[in-house]
Amino acid sequence: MSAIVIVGTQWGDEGKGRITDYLAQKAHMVVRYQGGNNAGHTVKVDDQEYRLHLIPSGILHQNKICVIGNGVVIDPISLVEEINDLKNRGINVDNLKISDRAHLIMPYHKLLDSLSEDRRGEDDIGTTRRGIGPAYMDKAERTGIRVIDLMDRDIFEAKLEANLKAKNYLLERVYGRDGLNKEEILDKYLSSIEALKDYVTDTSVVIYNALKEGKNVLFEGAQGTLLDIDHGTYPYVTSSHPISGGVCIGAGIGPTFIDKVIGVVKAYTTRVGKGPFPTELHDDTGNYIRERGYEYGTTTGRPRRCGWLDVVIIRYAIRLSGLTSIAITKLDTLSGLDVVKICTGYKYKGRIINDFPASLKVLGECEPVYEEMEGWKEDITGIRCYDDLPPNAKNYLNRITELCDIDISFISIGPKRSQGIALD
Ligand code: 2SA
Ligand code: MG
Repeated sequence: MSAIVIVGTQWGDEGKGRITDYLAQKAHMVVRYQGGNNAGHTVKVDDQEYRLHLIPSGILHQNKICVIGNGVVIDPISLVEEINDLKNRGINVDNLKISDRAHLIMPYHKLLDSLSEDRRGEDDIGTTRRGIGPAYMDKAERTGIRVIDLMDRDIFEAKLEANLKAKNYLLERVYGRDGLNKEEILDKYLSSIEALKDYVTDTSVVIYNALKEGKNVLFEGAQGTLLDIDHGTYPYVTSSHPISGGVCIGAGIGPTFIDKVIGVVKAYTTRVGKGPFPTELHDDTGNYIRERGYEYGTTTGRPRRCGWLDVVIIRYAIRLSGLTSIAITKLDTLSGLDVVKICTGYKYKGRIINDFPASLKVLGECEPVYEEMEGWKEDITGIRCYDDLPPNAKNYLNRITELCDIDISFISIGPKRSQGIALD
């Protein structure tokens, strides 16, 4: 197995946590490399449901090293809460490692995320308001505060003070709000040190050593390809790099270490937040998929927009992340439909586009070209082997393979650990 990357191929919520949880069984280590607690990974183990935001899904297996890499932005208060929640439910978190180079999400990041979303009004991005964008802004602007700074009270206080000068100016002068109080933040953040300090380390070294020893390492992407800040539907994107290239920077390992990249493909498409979505369904079928698939945000509870599978997007993900196979999730959600459709290309001003366009205006005017296939009525959630799937479900999967020219390595047909079919 060695180093495997798991990425979302669509707009996030493809069920990456589910695939990570499955592959984690054979892994020694599971690593998060980007994003923050804007992610929401739901994993069901026996009858327990876990919603993870920052901690890698591997934590639900015993004795897996779980790494929060340098590319992740960390809200220490919410991380401590997540750790405590897991501990209270009997999950051992001793194997957690937090990068000393990861940047912190500060209270002003969250506030500015919300204020700027409100200011944009109708033109908001639809962020999770967790402070993700403003934290990455400070990182790029070189004013960010890192985990390592939190380990030294004097350094943390000095950096906080310098930041508050600028942020309070913005809050007071631009937004007409009260500035934030240094002592309050200091108290809260310094008290999180006690809970976190034992986990903090140079995680690049930890990962490198594991790879050198031939251990299996899994890199768990959050969000998805179309939320990538460079390659996604900008500006309706997150502020990090969910594609496989993000691993090298966000975990601190070179590309030659990576052996496989698995793209997680939900059997249909969803997105939360704003922005064009060519195959979106505004009808009963869209509602049917939302209710059957329980398509509501794990982090914010927002209803997700739902639509047909779009292979223009999947082929884009194959190219950007160098996918070696795909994993299809939530195939069971589509059961009961008379027809299922796959978008194979876009029609734009009378011509066919096969490559995902950069312009949102163009994307908004693209008309999906569909292939229609007969659906299947059977409940497939109890099926454990590929051959037992209804013929129409197999046709659907085969057509995806043909259209994308890639193998399917895993199919999920329900949220439980047992509801998966491995194909390799
Ligand atoms: P942000 O908060 O700055 O990252 O938001 C920017 C855009 O990225 C989208 N985004 C997401 N889309 C899908 N799932 C995400 N995680 C949660 C989940 C979402 C939730 O797993 O369910 O609970 O609502 C996620 N995180 C960010 C976001 O919608 C914006 O379009
Ligand atoms: Mg999610």
